[in-house]
Amino acid sequence: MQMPMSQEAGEFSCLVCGCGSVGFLILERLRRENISCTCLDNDPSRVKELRAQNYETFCIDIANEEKLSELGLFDVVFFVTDDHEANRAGVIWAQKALPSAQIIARANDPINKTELAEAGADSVIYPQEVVANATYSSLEQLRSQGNGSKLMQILEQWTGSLGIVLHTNPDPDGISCGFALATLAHMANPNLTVRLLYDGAIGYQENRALVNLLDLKLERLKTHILAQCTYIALVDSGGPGINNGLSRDTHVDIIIDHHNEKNITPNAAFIDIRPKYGACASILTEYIKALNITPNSELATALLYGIKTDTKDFHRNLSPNDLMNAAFLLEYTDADLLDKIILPQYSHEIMDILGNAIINRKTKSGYLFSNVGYVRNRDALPQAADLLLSLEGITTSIVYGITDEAIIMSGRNRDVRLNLGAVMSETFGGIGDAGGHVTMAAASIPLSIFSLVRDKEVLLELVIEPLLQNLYRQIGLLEDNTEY
Ligand SMILES: [Mn+2]
Repeated sequence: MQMPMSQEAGEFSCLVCGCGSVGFLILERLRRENISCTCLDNDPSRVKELRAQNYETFCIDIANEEKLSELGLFDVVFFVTDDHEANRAGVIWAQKALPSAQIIARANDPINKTELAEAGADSVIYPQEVVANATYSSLEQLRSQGNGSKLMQILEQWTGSLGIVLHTNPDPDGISCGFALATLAHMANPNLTVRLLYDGAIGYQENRALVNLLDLKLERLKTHILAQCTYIALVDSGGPGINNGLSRDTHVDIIIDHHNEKNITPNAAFIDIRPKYGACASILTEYIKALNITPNSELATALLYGIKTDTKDFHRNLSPNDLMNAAFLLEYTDADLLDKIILPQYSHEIMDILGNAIINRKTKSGYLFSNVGYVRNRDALPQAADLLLSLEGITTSIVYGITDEAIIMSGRNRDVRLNLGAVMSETFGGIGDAGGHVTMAAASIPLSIFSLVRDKEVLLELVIEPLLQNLYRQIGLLEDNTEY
């Protein structure tokens, strides 16, 4: 029997043991990738067939260790016969005879899987499971393909104008989805007028940077503008009146969302709600992929930024699809544009507030409190609380200030024993709006008749102390009577 030549240095080589249907498909795949390959089977007629197709094939039984050892060295060895015991024996042999090779084995049931891994296989493939997973992922892809085409068909048929309503205080996910849907609508139907509508405020400077750099025209959601829209679409929001400025009875034609809203029975021509997705931008990206559209760099950058922020830098509510969609977008993303969005210039006011928050900070037992005085831009408060939480030794930061209407407070917390949202709600719920989660919370206490007081900072000095005393009591900071 002629044995294979020893492998040249640097060349990657594989041995495939068992060339039934699975083994043969592996061989074909390896050949397509130009990977050097040797194979063996114990069936002489099968060996003949493979040789006829120019595969370097040997007629050897896996149990014949002596013959196997004569084949030389390989980087990767596959044991993929349909005989579990033969595969297991092969793995045990390869472990000893080819210590530097990677061993891949085929399992025929879940118990085989464990046994082969225990025998020393580096990777175990259970074909039935591979089929099940592939079926599921193609199902998701088909869903996007189906939905993508359906969406385009609907848009194609419309005449007039489409109002895309973003949610209240739109974030990058919502903004990028609005931009993506507007782009798709324009592609499907250039005659359809598209308007992007929002209510609330575009607060964070990153969000404003996104809108400015994309050159988006966002309009305030007003009754007379709504009346001009023939069709209404909602993105990143599950229904009319759910975190958006529409009244509950507004008829909506398109809903694309990833929130898990219960008790909604929307009646729209197009609905795609996928709570498993970390970002709505991920759903829009799948349409783009499924429709074979090459996104331009602005669209790709916006959607990637939407996925990135909604999944909190890829570690909140993240699904494998979000990662795959982000990987798809990355190829078309403009890195400079993304940098400009992520590192926007701070306004003087925000810088002043951050500065005040740093200067006025007081700390005690891991808690940090800071008075930022009078603020016009209330979004600066959570940013200041975020920043101060990064100070060493601090586990909870609470920043407060005053606007024309209310005393406002924003807290950040990483001490999981403390539920900051519950504390805020307990302390201030009776006199204002307060609440949140374990890690982030906020409170707003209306000034009512005091709103007439001119000097808001003096007013804050006067009223803040009893409020803070209550908060200290709630979190157990008053026990040693320390002054603040
Ligand atoms: Mn979202």
